[in-house]
Amino acid sequence: MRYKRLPFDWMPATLDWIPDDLPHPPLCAAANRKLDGLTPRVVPAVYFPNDGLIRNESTTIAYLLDERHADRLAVPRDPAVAFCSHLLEDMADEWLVKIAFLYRWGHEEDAAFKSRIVTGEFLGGYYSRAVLDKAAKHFASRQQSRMRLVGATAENAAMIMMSFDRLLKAMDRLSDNATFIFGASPTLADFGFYGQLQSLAADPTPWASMRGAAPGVFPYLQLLEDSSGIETQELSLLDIGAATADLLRIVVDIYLPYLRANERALAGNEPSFAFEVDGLRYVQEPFKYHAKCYRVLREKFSALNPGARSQVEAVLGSTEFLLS
Ligand SMILES: N[C@@H](CCC(=O)N[C@@H](CS)C(=O)NCC(=O)O)C(=O)O
Repeated sequence: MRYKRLPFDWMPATLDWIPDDLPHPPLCAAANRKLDGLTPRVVPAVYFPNDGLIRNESTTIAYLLDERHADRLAVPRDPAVAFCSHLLEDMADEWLVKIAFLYRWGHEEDAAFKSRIVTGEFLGGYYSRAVLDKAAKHFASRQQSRMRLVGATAENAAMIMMSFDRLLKAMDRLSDNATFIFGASPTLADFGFYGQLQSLAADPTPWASMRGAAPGVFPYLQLLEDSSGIETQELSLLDIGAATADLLRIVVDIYLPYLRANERALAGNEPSFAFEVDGLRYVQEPFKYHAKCYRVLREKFSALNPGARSQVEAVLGSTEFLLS
């Protein structure tokens, strides 16, 4: 929203995260009324006051904002860049959340630290320390009970951490060639990474790893926090550097195999699925929404014109997982 120079109000929403016996502040109650009837019950959600439309799913919101406010596009005009930007944003939204979950809810120190911040925002001030402690504990254990659903388990930790290491190495080198992933102005991919990396950079354990392994990520996040002063540039896949190519290789090596294994398990009505990368194994219950993500990616790939498609093929190396 800041990049697009759109004014907005930020309203914390509780959904069902605060138990009934704790106070629900008026600000959250107002936001919750607007969220009434919204499916799936997930945030962020954007309410458009002019026509009362409400939408969630960050990817859908980004496309909708570009449709309604077309002067500073998050989805680049160049179709090859737009496709790769979508691919990276999808991985950021759907795979990087596993890294964030594993750290935040898998380490007691992180869980205690962050649950107070998150619930403090929901409670909206004027709460006693006892109320905050109770709400924070409730929220942390609720999130911990969902770790398996997300795949953030001890069994999957080695693969998740390997993907984080690769991601940090690539992100740390981004400024060798460009300011943002595809060049001098940010795209949907940057906003997707920003969401996850900013949260990792504010949790004690991943913050320490990031500081050691990828100090270059911090100025990148700082720039993205408010990119309203950055001019939008035309971007081309022909100009990307090694760091961006490495990020795209993570999609090819880990995220697309994950999406395909998930889709096959859903189609076969399997109770769980597994896949391996570099001898590391990952197991999870199938997740319906990720089958939709995979379908959208393949549709977008097949809709590319021949020129854009060959540029995408050249950077991805293998497009086997994108063919229907
Ligand atoms: N793919 C969605 C994911 C949204 C999502 O999972 N949001 C979480 C909070 S970060 C949520 O609302 N979870 C609902 C719950 O835990 O009940 C997006 O990118 O917007």
